[in-house]
Amino acid sequence: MRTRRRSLAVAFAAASTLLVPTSALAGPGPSAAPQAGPDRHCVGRSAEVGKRADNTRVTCYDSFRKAIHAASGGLIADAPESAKAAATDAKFTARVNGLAAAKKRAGSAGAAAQIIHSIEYVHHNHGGSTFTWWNDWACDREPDNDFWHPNIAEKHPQWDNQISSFKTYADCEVNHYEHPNWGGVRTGHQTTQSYIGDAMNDRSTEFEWA
Ligand SMILES: [Ca+2]
Ligand SMILES: [Ca+2]
Repeated sequence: MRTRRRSLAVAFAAASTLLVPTSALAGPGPSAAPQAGPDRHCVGRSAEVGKRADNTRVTCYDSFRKAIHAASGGLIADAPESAKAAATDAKFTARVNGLAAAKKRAGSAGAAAQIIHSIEYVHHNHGGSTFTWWNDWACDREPDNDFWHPNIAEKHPQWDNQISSFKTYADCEVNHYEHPNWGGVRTGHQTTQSYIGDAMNDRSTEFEWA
C-alpha cells in the first residue's frame, strides 16, 4: 500500500511538473473567439443622419440591468437581469417605449435622459450578449432614416457579424447592412425579429434606424 501511495505521489508530481510548462505555453486558442465566455452587454450612442458619426461611443457592462441603466441615461435602474426575459417583458417594453415621453415630461430635468432605439442580440430568440443603441430622440414615424452607425468593425470589431435577433423601441425600425457604406445584403427596415434571417445572420456591420 505504502509503495502504491508513493508511486501515485511520484506520478502526480511528475504530472504537475509537466502541466506547468504546458499551460504556461498555451496562448489564445479557440476560447479567445469573440463570443466565448460570459455575456457582455454593450451600449452605444448612434449618430443623427446627416451628421458626422464621430460622437458615437460605446460602453460595456457585465450586467444587462447596468447596461439599460446607462442606455436610458439613468431612467431605468431596475431592468430585468435577464436580457432574454426583458425581450418578452411587457412592463419593461412599455417603460422603454415611454422614455421619450418621460424625457418630455421631465423638461430640463430630463436633459440627460436617453431614448433606446433597439436592443440587438447575439443569438436567436433574443439570447446571449446584447448591444443597446440609443440617441437623444425617438424615431419620427416617417420612412426616412433618423439615426445611423457606420462600420462597427472599425472601432468595435468584436461586434462585427454577430447579430442574430433584435427588438425595436420608440417607434423605430432598424435596417442592418452586411458591409460598410450601405453595402451587401440588408434586412430592410424592420421592427422586432426573433431571428434576423439566414441572409443576414451574423453579418451585420452597419445600422440605420428609421
Ligand atoms: Ca449571432
Ligand atoms: Ca458584415
